[in-house]
Amino acid sequence: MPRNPHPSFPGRGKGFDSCAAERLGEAQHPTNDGVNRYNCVVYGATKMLSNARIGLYLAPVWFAAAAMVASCGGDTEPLDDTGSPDDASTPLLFVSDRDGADDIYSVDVGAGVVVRLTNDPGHDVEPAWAPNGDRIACRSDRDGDWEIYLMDPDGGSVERVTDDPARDTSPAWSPDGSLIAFVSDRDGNPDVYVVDIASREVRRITHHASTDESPSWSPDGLQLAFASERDGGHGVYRMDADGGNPVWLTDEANPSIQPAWSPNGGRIAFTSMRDDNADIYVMDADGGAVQRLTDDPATDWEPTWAPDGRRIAFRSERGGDWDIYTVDVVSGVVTQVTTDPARDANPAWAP
Ligand SMILES: [Ca+2]
Ligand SMILES: [Ca+2]
Ligand SMILES: [Ca+2]
Ligand SMILES: [Ca+2]
Repeated sequence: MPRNPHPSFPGRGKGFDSCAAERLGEAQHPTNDGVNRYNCVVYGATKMLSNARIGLYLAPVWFAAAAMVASCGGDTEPLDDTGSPDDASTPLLFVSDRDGADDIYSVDVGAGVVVRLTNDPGHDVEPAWAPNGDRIACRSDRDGDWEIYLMDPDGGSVERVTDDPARDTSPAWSPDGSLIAFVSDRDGNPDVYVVDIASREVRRITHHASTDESPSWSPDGLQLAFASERDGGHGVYRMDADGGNPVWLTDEANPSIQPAWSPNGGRIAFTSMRDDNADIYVMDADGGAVQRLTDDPATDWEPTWAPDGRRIAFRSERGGDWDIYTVDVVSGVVTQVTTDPARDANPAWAP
């Protein structure tokens, strides 16, 4: 009997691990030649619109959304209700191969303006905004193997944070901006680690023979959500920031991955295929009150919260190719953000 009785995640018959590889572009692209290439540049002359201008642009949309929510009778309260029109103008990072190898781009969700941030023959993926918005973390194989990097919001001043021959992936900022949690197989199998950005000291957080991945900090910095196969299936867990007291939050019979802790700390978004195909769900941070947010036969995954907690961006193949979409957690309205025929992936909303 196979140890894992659960169905595979989608990907044309492949299991989740190979899907993850596809997501990260490894299946299609060889690694580069290991030459240092710190030549990230801003691509194109288009500048992001100012927050104020986009706030004006979006104001009618937000009034309409507020009216729609009010007319729904209040069945579902906003999960985080601190939103304002300006929140809608914050840029969303994503990865695309529209110009060749995977690079990191920024799109304004309201105006749809796309700016290229990295331009390197290696693959730059999994962007993550620093909590104060001053830096972006990502992972790249530009130096020959997967490492965690930092860059400015315009793609400049790239610096490598990790330096280990193993695969270092999935950077996630601590709320105070001093640490980055990441996943590495440097000790034999994927585990969660934390690197101190100032000292570059690396600490191992999980110590389990199975795959531990996808760390996401609670807003108070005291806990991390993560995904693991330690109990036989793909499940979402939470643990103390030092790795103690891991708690399994999701149902064993239904694979769940990619947790993302909400901005107010009360909920965790995740991907699950409990209803036959990968969709976006949210649950209370203790695992209760599971709510399905997307319902489409295509694969929907990689949830990331808007800073106001009202929307979740995700990646979907529902339009025939991978694009970035958002779903309003109150109304369930789905909006397409990117439209390029290339593979757009790894959305990360600005703080
Ligand atoms: Ca590495
Ligand atoms: Ca492990
Ligand atoms: Ca789906
Ligand atoms: Ca696309």
